[in-house]
Amino acid sequence: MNREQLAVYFIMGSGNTAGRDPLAVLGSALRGGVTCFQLREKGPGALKGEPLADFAAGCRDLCRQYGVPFIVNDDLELAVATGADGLHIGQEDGNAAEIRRRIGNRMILGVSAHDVNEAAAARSAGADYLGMGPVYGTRSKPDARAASGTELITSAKSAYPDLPIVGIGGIREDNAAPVIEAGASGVSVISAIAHAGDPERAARELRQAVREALEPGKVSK
Ligand code: FQP
Ligand code: MG
Repeated sequence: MNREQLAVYFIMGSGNTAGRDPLAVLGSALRGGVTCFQLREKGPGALKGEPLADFAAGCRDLCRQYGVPFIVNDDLELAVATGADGLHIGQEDGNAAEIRRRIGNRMILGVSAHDVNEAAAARSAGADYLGMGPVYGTRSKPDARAASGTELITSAKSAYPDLPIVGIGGIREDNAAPVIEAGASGVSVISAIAHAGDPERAARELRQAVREALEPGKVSK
């Protein structure tokens, strides 16, 4: 993957869309210009089995229409079965090097990291990008750690400038710029798009905010 594809990384499960049709919300987000998508099916009421497989296939097909990478969270079997472009794993989701061996080198592997040591280990294991956070406070993940600000991104970026980082946790259009300025290639959001009254517009505004922060002065409004 190239780092431009991490600019606005939308994460969603069927329970994140405030009662709206999740595929409709994903379609709006894609129209608005999200550059990557992760299916994260978690929490009460999470789909399983065939309904999950069907939903994943729907997400995959929509992402393909827009040429946007389709990443599956946590579930290696689902990622492989769906023909996903990649898999995202956290520190509690198994050994990253072993998972990299199992998925091969053609699939994208994203790994969550919370400090420079975890970043180093993820890099050696063959991660294509790091998810780092929570940068700000989040309500989307009940078991999230304390917010850490942008410092962890600054330190990982200075240690491993070539390893793309996406910031996650409480990021919205109005606080995305410092995440990019700290060295992230993009921002990852759930609620900023999935809970927005107009998900397409929220995605477009986030994309614009990230673009401006990546190329200060180069973007016309
Ligand atoms: N970063 C990203 C990404 N995606 C994620 N899902 C996480 C971090 C969090 O395993 P994890 O991963 O700590 O928790 P969970 O499996 O509940 O999401 F970089 F892709 F934005
Ligand atoms: Mg996980």
